[in-house]
Amino acid sequence: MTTPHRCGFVAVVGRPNVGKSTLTNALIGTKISIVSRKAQTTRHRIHGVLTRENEQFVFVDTPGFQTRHGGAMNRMMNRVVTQALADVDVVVHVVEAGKWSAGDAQLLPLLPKDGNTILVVNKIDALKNKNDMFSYVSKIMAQFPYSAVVPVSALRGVQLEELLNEIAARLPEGEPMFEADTLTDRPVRFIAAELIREKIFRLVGDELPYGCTVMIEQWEEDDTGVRVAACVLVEREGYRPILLGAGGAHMKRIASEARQDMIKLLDKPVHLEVYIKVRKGWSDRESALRELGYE
Ligand code: GDP
Ligand code: MG
Ligand code: K
Repeated sequence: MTTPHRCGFVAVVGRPNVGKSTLTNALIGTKISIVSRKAQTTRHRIHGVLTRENEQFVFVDTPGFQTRHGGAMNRMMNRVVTQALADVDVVVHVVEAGKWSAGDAQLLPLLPKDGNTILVVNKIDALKNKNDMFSYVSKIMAQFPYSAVVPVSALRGVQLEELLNEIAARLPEGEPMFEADTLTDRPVRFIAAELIREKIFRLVGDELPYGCTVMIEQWEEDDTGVRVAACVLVEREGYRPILLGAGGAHMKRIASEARQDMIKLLDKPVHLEVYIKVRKGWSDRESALRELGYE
């Protein structure tokens, strides 16, 4: 008998700083795994795809949990999140070893109780007393019916295989949705935009409830290198400072990391400018961030 192929959507959720980005990237492996779609399959926003012999894991972006708004806005966001999580096949709820907080508990009412929610206790490398693990996990398990618990260290790559196996066991049977070989048939501009989007997602994805769109506005390539101007479209003015970070530090980091990946991808010098625009108007162009301090 042959093993059936499994393929499905996986959401990695948790309060800020528990290590979701580190974990997702460690699981997916190479940074540039932005993929070519076999069929028009989904309304999900794809973060990255991991293809193994018998499984394909499609990691999706979920809208942010932590909003700075209260009341009605929060309730609306909760509905959006609950729906998004109900639409995926497996939810991985990441918490930090020994550090359970109100932010973690806040997510519990939003998690699906369908037997496909896995508790991941990350940063076990930083845990001083390993014996505390049992009471920590017991306390959490008393609050939500997780179907599995996997302690990991995303940073050190500990127990990631075990986690993938737990996820795999919960994926539905199905053919791969994406080509395993990713880069070749994808326009390089598209990949560049996705690289920027990936950096944004990793750094501030939690705080951008509706995500963002990245558009390549200029692409000039010659023997000496590539000049790229990219525009990040956000839904509202309030997201601009989130993206910028203090003194523009977030945008600098996003652009610099994206540029490094582009250099690897294109094997040429890259000059990258990233602007932020609020989608509803084009008038605040001048306040956009320019020339991000590298060259
Ligand atoms: P996110 O906000 O949930 O996406 O968290 P990040 O992935 O950005 O990680 C937040 C911080 O925790 C970063 O400084 C990471 O380097 C650190 N971190 C992530 N995973 C681990 C881990 O397994 N062990 C330790 N010691 N630190 C980790
Ligand atoms: Mg993150
Ligand atoms: K589901």
